[in-house]
Amino acid sequence: MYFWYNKSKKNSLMKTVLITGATSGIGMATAKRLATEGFKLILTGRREARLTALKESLSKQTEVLTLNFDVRDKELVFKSLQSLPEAFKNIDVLINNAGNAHGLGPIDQADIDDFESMIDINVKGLLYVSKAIMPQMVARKSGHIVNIGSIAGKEVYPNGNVYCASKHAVDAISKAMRIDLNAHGIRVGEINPGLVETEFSLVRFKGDAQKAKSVYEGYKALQAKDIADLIHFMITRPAHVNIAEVLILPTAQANAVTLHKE
Ligand code: NDP
Ligand code: 8X3
Repeated sequence: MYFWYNKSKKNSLMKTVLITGATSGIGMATAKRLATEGFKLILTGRREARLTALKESLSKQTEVLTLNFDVRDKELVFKSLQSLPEAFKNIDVLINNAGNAHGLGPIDQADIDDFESMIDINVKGLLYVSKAIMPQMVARKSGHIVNIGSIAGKEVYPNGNVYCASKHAVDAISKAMRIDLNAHGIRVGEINPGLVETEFSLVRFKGDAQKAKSVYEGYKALQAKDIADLIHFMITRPAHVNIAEVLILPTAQANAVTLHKE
């Protein structure tokens, strides 16, 4: 069964890819894209029902393991990633995608719980997952880490404050990983998208569907699949090629504050 799935998949070479935040948006689109290529997948997120449904659907194409944890739960992150079944133990590619913005407002008025969520999820969560996986990559002297940053990690825009800070941290961490893991032959890349139409705005605006929808009106935003295609491209380059950083924007967007809406 295992071999049958992948017989014709030249690119994947049976690599195992772990994607955090696979229950929605970019993570889910990436899981679907990589499944069609026969990559073995470890998919994580908090919404267990979504993980189960995704596993059921993608298992027709490849082998899938789901792990249900909050990236903020340091102990559970380590426990989950250090007790992987034999067939999924060696992680070749880590996609650090889980994250969100919580709120959009002036820094003096914003909710302190939102500050903490963004730092705890986007920064500390990414570090916990990476720390649990990097040692095995170092031991094998191979591996590839792709961090999902943001244009918000390159520019600071009004009311973006702590989300921007968390993504600037992802930018710094990505650069630091590339330096510190360089001697071990590990590739580290970072994708910094502009506006992508996902559940991101629904989370940012705390379930206000109308407000979330309006973010993507009047122009064609990037779709989660566009980022999934880029991730697929990055992780299928020859071993000597590391795409270090990509800023990817909808055509209608020029920078963090310039968006052409019809
Ligand atoms: P979505 O809201 O659609 O997806 C976010 C994913 O992250 C979900 O699968 C969610 O899973 C997971 N996640 C969030 N919090 C946690 C947590 N505490 N523990 C575990 N998993 C968590 O948004 P996107 O797909 O757009 O976002 C993916 C990444 O892309 C994020 O890092 C975001 O910052 C970044 N990004 C998004 C852009 C956009 O415009 N959409 C642009 C630039 C970057 P669950 O809730 O099940 O735990
Ligand atoms: C998500 C894109 O512009 O809302 O990181 O910060 S933006």
